[in-house]
Amino acid sequence: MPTEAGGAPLFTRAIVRIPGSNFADGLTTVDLGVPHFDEVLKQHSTYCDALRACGLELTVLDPDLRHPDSTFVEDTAILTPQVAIFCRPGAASRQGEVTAIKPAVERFYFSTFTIEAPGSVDGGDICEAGSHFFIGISHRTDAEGARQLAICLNALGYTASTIDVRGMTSILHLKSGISYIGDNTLVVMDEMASNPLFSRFELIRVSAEESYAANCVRVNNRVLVADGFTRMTADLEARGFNPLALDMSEFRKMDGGLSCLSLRF
Ligand code: CIR
Repeated sequence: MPTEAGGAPLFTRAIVRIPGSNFADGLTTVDLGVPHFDEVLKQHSTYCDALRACGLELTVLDPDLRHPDSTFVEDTAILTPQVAIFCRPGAASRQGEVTAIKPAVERFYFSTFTIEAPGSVDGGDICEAGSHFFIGISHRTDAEGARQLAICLNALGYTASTIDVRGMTSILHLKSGISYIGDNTLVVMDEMASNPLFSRFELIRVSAEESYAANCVRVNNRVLVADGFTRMTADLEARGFNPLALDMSEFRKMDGGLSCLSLRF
């Protein structure tokens, strides 16, 4: 994978999908109210501008009203430099999103792999950390999906390990609780920080009050972080990172975070 001097992945492109007018009909486990659609569109547009400001060329897909959650494109695929791995989302209402995104991904990838039934994998459970992948076992990603994915990743030269997050009621996906931001650094919710699998990484711990901010995204020389989490933003700065805060209030209402809104490669 091409990297910047600090070892962070260097992305040149991203795929995003504009939220549909039925966005509020998507799945959610939180009780933060109904998203305001005007605000959803505004926040999505600001997010896209932020990716462009980080140097990415965007493929912007039209809303897909058949799938209210389809703006959360991250869950449909895992894009490695060599191969695009198509997921099989654990929620039945989201499985059609994979077929819908395929043409956009296949424009850039000759080589693809697909997670097959009965396995399920949501991209939000997959955290790439250099040459290693953490695979979350969640209520969306199961052991069979993780097994298929690990075989594929191993064949590509990556190592993989699983982390069971099913007991953690505050997170939907593994990446709701951890993010790899390059420079051997993991951002991790306090509750997960003692996992021995993380011992070789520098950790930025996120307190329970700021746990939503654990889902952040390194894009070239910036780290996208949810707005309003001052300690987390200060911690990033103190470690030499360059945070870019974005209002995520409306996506949060539907269990969405910064990483879910794009496929970066
Ligand atoms: C869902 O429940 O599937 C969506 N409402 C939210 C998906 C968020 N995706 C992610 O964290 N990767």
